[in-house]
Amino acid sequence: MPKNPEMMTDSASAIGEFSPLIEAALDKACDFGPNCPVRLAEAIRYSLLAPGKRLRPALVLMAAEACGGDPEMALGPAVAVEMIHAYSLIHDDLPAMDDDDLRRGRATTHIQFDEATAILAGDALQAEAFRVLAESIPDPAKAIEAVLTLARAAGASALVGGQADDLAAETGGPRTLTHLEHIHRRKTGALFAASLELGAIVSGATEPMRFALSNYAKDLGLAFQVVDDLLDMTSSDTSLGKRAGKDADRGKLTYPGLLGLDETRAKAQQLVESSRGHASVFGEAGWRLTWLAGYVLERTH
Ligand code: GRG
Repeated sequence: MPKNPEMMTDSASAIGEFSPLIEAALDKACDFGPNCPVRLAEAIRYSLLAPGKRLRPALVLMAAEACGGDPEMALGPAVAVEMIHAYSLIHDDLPAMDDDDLRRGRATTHIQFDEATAILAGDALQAEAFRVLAESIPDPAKAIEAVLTLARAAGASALVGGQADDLAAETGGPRTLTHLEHIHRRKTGALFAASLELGAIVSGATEPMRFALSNYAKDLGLAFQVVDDLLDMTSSDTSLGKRAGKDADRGKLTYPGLLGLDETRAKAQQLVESSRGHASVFGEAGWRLTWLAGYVLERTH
């Protein structure tokens, strides 16, 4: 595998090498024992193992590698962030929130099963994430730091708070760039940042490494969201695997809505270049992080 991102032609390769490890670890984490009702276990597996891009677990492994650690040691935290992400998608798709029927190219969990089962699958995934995380880190100090990191990213001031403000913005509140960025730094950015921090924690990263990862996360998380807004406006249901054009329908606060398409594209480009600059601190060990920044810009779903 070439370690120069410019030489890579297969758009999935820097994640692709990690994919079998991630998929196997996700599958293994879905063993909930005989007391878990069969239908609930099915709904959890349906959502967690659905064909997502696995960006967040890949970021955990990439950060561990960039900081000189063994990516395989970071598989527990990688599964934990994907569990939080999967729960957030299930709940986001519910009728009380974004009310979606298509996710990852399939029926959303509440359509495939029923609303109560979808809510419970999300609830279970949130708790199981912390179970997997704590079980996977033998050093108690690192385990506590990891649990705190994920709890803060998933909590009221981050993922959930960002989602609450995003929903509120559909019907009121300031329609400004500052407010939009405040929403996305919590709703999308916090979990990206936590993924990178978890990789740093398990690999015993130095402070300068953590600083570089934190800056990389800030730019990458925002770039991801800017591109997400662009894709919602310019793509089809089929290529996205979810309903396109919903932001405008729901009156969402978006980058293209505030800046127009050209300025939004320029913003995404500038954020990605900046995140590549932060990844360069790691030299060759950070080649996947550099590659991922380009992937976020060019992704089609
Ligand atoms: C319900 C607490 C709670 C939070 C929901 C995930 C989320 C927050 C909202 C989903 C809607 C949305 C467009 C969010 C911003 C971008 C995002 C998180 C997209 C989905 O992530 P991808 O593209 O998904 O990484 P895959 O399916 O590839 O894993």
